[in-house]
Amino acid sequence: MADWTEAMSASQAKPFKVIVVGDSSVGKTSLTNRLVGIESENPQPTVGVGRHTHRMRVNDQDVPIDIHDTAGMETFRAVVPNFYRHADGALVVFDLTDRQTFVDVHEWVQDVPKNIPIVVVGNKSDLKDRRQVPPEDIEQYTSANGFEFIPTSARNGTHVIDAFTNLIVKMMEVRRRLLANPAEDGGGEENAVIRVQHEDTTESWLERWTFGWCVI
Ligand SMILES: Nc1nc2c(ncn2[C@@H]2O[C@H](COP(=O)(O)OP(=O)(O)OP(=O)(O)O)[C@@H](O)[C@H]2O)c(=O)[nH]1
Ligand SMILES: [Mg+2]
Repeated sequence: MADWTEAMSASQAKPFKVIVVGDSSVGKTSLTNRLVGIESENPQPTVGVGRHTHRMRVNDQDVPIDIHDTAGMETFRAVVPNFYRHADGALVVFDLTDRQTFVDVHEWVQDVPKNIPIVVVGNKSDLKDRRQVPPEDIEQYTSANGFEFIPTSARNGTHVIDAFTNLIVKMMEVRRRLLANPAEDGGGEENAVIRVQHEDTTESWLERWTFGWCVI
């Protein structure tokens, strides 16, 4: 069996597909831009999906991620889920100054593929005086559902890297587990965690990686 550390540090490691979802204006694009180093004081509402590839240093490893910054606007609700396929993890973002966006987190969680790690992000933590969502409510929801919660500010950068890093650690753990137990990858659509679309064929990345590129 391939050693995980060796395997993950291999340059051919498949990027983790991260989807960033949540209501419009919560700051998904601002968080993504902050992470990848794009200046954006007031981004335009996202149309469809913005895609960014990025590399992050996590646990001494260079981890590639493929971020899909989705549109929160109602108009795109029908099309955006098309971009969720084969996601490895999700950041579900709400705005700490807008209670409805927190209420809607539950719906976003329902929409993302089952069995992928989720980190709940409360953005705009810099706007302390305008906060509408008490920490107790967040704690109650996230602990009941087993989600990590990270308060962020895309405006001043607080915990932005932490939010993505936290998700990456969870995605790496899933991939490590699947590497150790390929049988867990039952091949169904719901096991999209380790599947990747290659042109018009879908193949198991894990299989190819373990037995093809990286036979150890
Ligand atoms: N004060 C403050 N403003 C923020 C923060 N993050 C985003 N904003 C502002 O909130 C507004 C919406 O930000 P976006 O990043 O476009 O929000 P979005 O979630 O991508 O919105 P959609 O693309 O429509 O889904 C912009 O005016 C940002 O400048 C933050 O952490 N603090
Ligand atoms: Mg956006």
